[in-house]
Amino acid sequence: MNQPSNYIPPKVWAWNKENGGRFARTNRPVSGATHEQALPVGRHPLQLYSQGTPNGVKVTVMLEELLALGREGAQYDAWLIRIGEGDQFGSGFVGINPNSKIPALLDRSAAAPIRVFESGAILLYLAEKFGAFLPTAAAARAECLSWLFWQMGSAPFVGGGFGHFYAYAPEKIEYAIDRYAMETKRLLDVLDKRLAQSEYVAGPDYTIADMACWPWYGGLVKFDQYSAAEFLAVHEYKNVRRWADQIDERPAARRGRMVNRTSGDLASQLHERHDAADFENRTQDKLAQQK
Ligand SMILES: N[C@@H](CCC(=O)N[C@@H](CS)C(=O)NCC(=O)O)C(=O)O
Repeated sequence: MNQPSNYIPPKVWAWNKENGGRFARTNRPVSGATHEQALPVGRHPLQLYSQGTPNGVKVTVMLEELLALGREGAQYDAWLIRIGEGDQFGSGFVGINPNSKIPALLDRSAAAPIRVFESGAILLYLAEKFGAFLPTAAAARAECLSWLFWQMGSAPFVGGGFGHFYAYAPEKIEYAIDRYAMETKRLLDVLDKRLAQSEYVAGPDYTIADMACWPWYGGLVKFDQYSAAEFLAVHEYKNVRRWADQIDERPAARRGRMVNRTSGDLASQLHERHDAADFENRTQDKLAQQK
């Protein structure tokens, strides 16, 4: 193992604002708003405040899938919350999600607006509201919810653990990378074995469990998330790759991946979505800018 760090934790932890790392500027040990900032509101029943990270993409894929099914009540305005700039600590956002993390949804279709935070809760809320992508028979529903919550429980190990220490931490700590690479590979193996038996994560149908898993595990095996495809030897997970490719063929999944996206190829970024036509217009604008 590489040289261990000589850090000795003090008796009481203290906030060192200069600790470096990609999120050092925004991360804080206390909750709540840092500044007054009202949220914009568009014309649609659903207002989404998010960014195109894996947790954000879960929800935009679901909304696009609902619209593709013809559920017009799922029309939405997607507003960009730039988490690197601290927008998640604005008073309006904190009013919708006291945990200051994207994604957060406001459903204004009822007499009193309903707020929903946590990506899994949002998927479940939308599935129940629109009666789609969540089986109704007890066994199939239990399977779907089990995999949905499996993903929700494991995301911090993949993102906050592996992704953080491999890609973002200011120093490479072998122990941390080792621990979370092992867990990430174990999770990929769980999913790979499941997808060897089943077309989709929860069974023969495409559900919210797939929408939760795809941005994370599909991200690793297909989109080189954290530039870690080689390091994690993702070619080993052939069933995950088959499934990730299959979902990527869905136009709604592709659209969902573009919404609130701020990284990667410019043509794949749609910072805000207010209308179905935005995809077409935005792609053309971006391609024109690139020329
Ligand atoms: N369990 C939450 C996690 C959400 C989350 O971690 N969001 C990240 C982006 S993927 C975020 O907003 N980070 C901003 C911050 O930590 O300040 C969910 O699934 O909705």
